[in-house]
Amino acid sequence: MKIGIVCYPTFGGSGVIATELGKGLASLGHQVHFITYKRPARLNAFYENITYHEVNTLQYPLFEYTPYESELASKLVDVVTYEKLDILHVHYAIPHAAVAYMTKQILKTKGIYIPVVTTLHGTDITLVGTNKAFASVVEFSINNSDAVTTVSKSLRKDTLDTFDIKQDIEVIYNFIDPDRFKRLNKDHFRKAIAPNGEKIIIHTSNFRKVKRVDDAIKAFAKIRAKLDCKLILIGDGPERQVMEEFCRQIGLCDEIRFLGKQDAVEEILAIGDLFILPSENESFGLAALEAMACELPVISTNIGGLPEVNTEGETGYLLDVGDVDGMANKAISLLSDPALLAQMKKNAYKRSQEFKLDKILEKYVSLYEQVIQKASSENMVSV
Ligand code: GMT
Repeated sequence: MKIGIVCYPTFGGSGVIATELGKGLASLGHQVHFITYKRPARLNAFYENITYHEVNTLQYPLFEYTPYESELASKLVDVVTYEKLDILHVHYAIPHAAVAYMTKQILKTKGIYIPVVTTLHGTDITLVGTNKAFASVVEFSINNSDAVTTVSKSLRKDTLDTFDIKQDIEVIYNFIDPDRFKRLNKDHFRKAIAPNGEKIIIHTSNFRKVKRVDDAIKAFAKIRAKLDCKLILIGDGPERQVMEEFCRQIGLCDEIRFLGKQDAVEEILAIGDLFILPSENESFGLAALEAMACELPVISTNIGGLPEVNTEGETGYLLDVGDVDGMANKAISLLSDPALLAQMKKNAYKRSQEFKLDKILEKYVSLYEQVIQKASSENMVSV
């Protein structure tokens, strides 16, 4: 198949999933075309069967805001037409699903029918999508996609509860590439961060308010009062500076390392003992799944799709949003019990293997085939 993928090129979960999906499809021999405004962060080498098309944005004095939607739609019309794509798969509703609809209408006038699959990732429904500024466009674009998927049952429910949806929504979970996300031996790195054998707790996020990074730091301060440990924070975003200041105020700068955005997250996860994700909302929690694949148990909130990934008492613990004491207490008892910790590390790894790339790839390929088949039969009828 010839598949066009539209996504945000950043380190955020939706861009990561879109890119890894494209790489997986390309490895099966499909021709994959990424269309976005910057090379996706995880498309960091040459891959056979993958072409990247950059959407160039025009600077013009009249444009206070660059009309990216129009530029993306024009680019999509061009790529679909000349690369003869069979399907467009857009990740994150805003603005991609709406742009895909516009593209489809333009192409129809040229006698080309391009089916569109939309994958909803989370904040496009739960946070931004519900905002009046976007809601009607989000609802319309979902209802006018040829197929819609969500990354968890929880997000499917949120979508149905929030909007008037006249579409089937299929749940296709996020995934990990087990060849990449696995426990690596990085003892030298571990010694550099925790020279006295301290336990290492890790958090990864885009440092937005919804991630509640301060709760991770507050819980860490409580854990550290009971046992020797270090906290590694991976990622960057609007709250990073505030969090750095908070660490200075509580006098824990030597125990907490801010590593910023990282390409090889698996190399850092390799030295961890525990992962913490105290988010206020999380449709799936890809960061937690990646940590589990690297044998880290997870302390997370019990919100959104997290219970579909992290199993209470088996792969980690799930606590209410803001329950910093609860998170700290669970972490202390787990980190001070070597047998339990070893068992939970194994359980976390085992559970992560249920979300392996190959299983999920099959589901997307089968969905594409159904959608293309349906589109071509409907098209033949209308002709
Ligand atoms: O977490 C973010 O703010 C980034 C966002 C994105 O779209 O890039 O992540 C969402 O999509 C990920 C991939 O499907 C999910 O694993 C995250 O749980 C989800 N984030 C939220 O729902 C807050």
